[in-house]
Amino acid sequence: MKHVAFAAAGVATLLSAAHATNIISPGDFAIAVNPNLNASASATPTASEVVSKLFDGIGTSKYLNTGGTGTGFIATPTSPFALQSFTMTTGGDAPDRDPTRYEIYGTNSAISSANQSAGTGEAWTLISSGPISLPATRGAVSSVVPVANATSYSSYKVVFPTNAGSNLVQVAEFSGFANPAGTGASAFLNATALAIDAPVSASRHPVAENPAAAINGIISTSDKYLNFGKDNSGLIVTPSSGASIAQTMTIWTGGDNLSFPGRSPTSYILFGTNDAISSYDNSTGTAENWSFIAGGNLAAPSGNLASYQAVFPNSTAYTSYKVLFPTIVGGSDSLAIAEFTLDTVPEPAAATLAGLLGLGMILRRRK
Ligand SMILES: [Ca+2]
Ligand SMILES: [Ca+2]
Repeated sequence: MKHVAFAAAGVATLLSAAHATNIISPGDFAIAVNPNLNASASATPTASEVVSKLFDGIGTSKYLNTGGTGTGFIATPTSPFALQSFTMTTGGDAPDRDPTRYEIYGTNSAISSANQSAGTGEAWTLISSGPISLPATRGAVSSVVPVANATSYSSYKVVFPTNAGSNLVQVAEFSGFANPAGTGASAFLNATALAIDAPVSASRHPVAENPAAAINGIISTSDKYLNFGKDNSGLIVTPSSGASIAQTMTIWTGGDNLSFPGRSPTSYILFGTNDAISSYDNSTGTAENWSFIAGGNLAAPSGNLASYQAVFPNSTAYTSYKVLFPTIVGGSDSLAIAEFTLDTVPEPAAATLAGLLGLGMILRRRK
């Protein structure tokens, strides 16, 4: 597959192909990131699928929010309690609207946030967060999620930072319990509730067009990584080959770049870290300590599956890399690339071509 790509890239790249070593392997850990926060933060429940449907005790009535990821709720139960576990009941359709992560906060302040606001009118304490895998079955109650918490709060805020791919988020019932086993009646039954849309990362990608597609070695019109977060979208990759010194980055434009030319990156910033990665897919990618390696403008080619490179000095080995693309060509709905590699050897423009010129001079001298 690389041969196809390098042929499209022209002579300069072809010269270097034999020397370059991609430190990334297909299937390596890769997540989509964007440090930008979602711009609108406007929670919009549908007219009948309002937030109170989460707490009516009816598994067939749901809360549906067209604000998508980042939406959630603030619930004030009839009595304060120490939340120690929760369950969620899936909506009656559309599994791609199911949350795939949660954040739970508590407060004992009076609630001053407005309905459908960002829910930041109070001082909140993060109690628990993490991934959640809801049942594929519709209208089904999830397994009990324990929460390590001994503090009683008068209100709770729950945010769903990611979902299964839809631009909508829905949950039929959210039940909270003052015991870790999820037994008894939900303490949230008939809670007073507000719909909210908290600021979360702008990163969002179609299920199939995920960052794994950018490092799978496949350069084809039917395979790309696309991020609706547009500018500043990028990815974090942890090469399974271990710590490595990246000195060249190569990008291939998407297979429909001629139809969507605005999707190609026109600048980059590359960071490295030796921290374990705790950022998650479609997050801000800021949970680790990152060292700046290189950055600059990129001349994006206009064709489909066309490659372009950045060569930069770097002598430090890192176990993970983060690349952000601060700008894209513009005018499109998303950032898209077909493939992305990081190579260990400086590329060719400087090193190889200078070497060839030097060789030419030596040959001339010998004549
Ligand atoms: Ca309900
Ligand atoms: Ca690919």
